[in-house]
Amino acid sequence: MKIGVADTTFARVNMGAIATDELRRHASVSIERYTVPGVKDLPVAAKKLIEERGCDIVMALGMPGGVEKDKMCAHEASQGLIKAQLMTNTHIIEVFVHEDEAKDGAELAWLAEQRTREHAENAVRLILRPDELVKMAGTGQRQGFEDAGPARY
Ligand code: RDL
Ligand code: RDL
Repeated sequence: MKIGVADTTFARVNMGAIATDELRRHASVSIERYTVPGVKDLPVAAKKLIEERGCDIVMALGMPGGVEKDKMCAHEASQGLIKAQLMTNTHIIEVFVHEDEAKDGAELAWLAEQRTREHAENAVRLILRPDELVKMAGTGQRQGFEDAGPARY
């Protein structure tokens, strides 16, 4: 199995290095790294990782900034990532950490690391252990901040 790790230089955290570290903890897979300037460059990077470098799944890691223009960019990038998944019939796990989700740089660094690590586990599960995801269905998982947990009455 081969996992693609696409990330950006715009991000204020080296999310690609964190993803690579976490993937290696969970599976012996080969990893293809592809770094681009920003989130809008991720869709083609992901598609190339799948079609030209033979990846079975890709993690698309990015950090949208806090202003309106950045949110628009993130939305456009997201649409591109969905389109790339449909064009290739392959999962691309979008790991976006919005700068304004965190109250300061320290929390942003923590959140980016935690969300990246948790989605790296999800990527491994999707291609190697999908039964684990079935067991987790409906449990209110979140990546980074605390899980929401199941709703009960
Ligand atoms: O193709 C070159 C750039 O257009 C592309 O890298 C963009 O994704 C860069 N970019 C913006 O232009 C912007 O206004 C980014 C953001 N905001 C952003 O918030 N996060 C990014 N890129 O990763
Ligand atoms: O319920 C609180 C958060 O989950 C919510 O604010 C999410 O929208 C935050 N979020 C993102 O904005 C995003 O782009 C999350 C992810 N990605 C994600 O992958 N996992 C999350 N939240 O738990």
